[in-house]
Amino acid sequence: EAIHLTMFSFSTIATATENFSTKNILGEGGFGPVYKGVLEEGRQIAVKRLSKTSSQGVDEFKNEVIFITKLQHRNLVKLLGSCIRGDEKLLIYEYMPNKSLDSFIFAKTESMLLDWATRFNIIKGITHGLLYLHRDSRLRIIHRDLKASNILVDQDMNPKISDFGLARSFGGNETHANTRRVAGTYGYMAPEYALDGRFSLKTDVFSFGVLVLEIVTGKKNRGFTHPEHANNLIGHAWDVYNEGRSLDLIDASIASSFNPPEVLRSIQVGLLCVQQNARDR
Ligand code: ACK
Repeated sequence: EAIHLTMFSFSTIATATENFSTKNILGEGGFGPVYKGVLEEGRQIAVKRLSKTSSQGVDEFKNEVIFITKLQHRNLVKLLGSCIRGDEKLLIYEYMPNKSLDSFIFAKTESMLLDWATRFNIIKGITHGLLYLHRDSRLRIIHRDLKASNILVDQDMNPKISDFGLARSFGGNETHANTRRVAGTYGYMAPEYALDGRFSLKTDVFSFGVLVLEIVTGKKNRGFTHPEHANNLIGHAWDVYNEGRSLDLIDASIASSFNPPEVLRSIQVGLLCVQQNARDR
């Protein structure tokens, strides 16, 4: 099925966002602000606007366009079209009413907390999206900035991976690459990438492990959990990713066995173990 993109006129988007009114700002994305808008026919959209001042933003913007226009999957956020006029560069996406996973995982109120069935489904959805990026032979795309704030949630609580500003594809037999510009988000970064700029598809799997850990524990990945738990969970995350096995790990009994705030080292050790797991299997 062909991907159909619309070229929007600037005035259409300006109208939809009430002239980029500050009250319509959803948040700050990788290369600029994101606005909520409503098209004339009533369709809700999210508009990413490139900040004119950022040269890194221009690269990320181009990268986003290159990748996202090739992608079509229910667990990847959908680009509807674009608008380029002079300095103005806009990308128009389907609107995700539940915004990012961040607000659910690190919920401040009880009522926002996700039940286990929903967490299970979210992990499954992210896995499918990631597998599509990694395994589709025409794609072999590494995302490189997988994290809770880049997972958007639709009205049915289905997760969609967003933000391809740092994505990179592997051609032919290429399995690894090196970069001098390590971009991404600390805390989600695989050690060999953070330290040496070396990355592969497994760099994403590491971030995926951290993400699973966060979804399961409801805690940001700093200074928490016993290393054995971290190791177990991320080991499981690898299974989930790889084979669709061990999905029953998301079980209240596991969650309740958690022994909260330990030391920062614990999680680091846990994550190093994951990396090891990923390499060994
Ligand atoms: O966590 P959020 O509310 O969800 O804050 C971020 C912010 O914009 C910067 O990325 C939100 N956002 C991004 N894309 C969309 C979208 N397609 N629909 C709804 N919100 C979005 C994101």
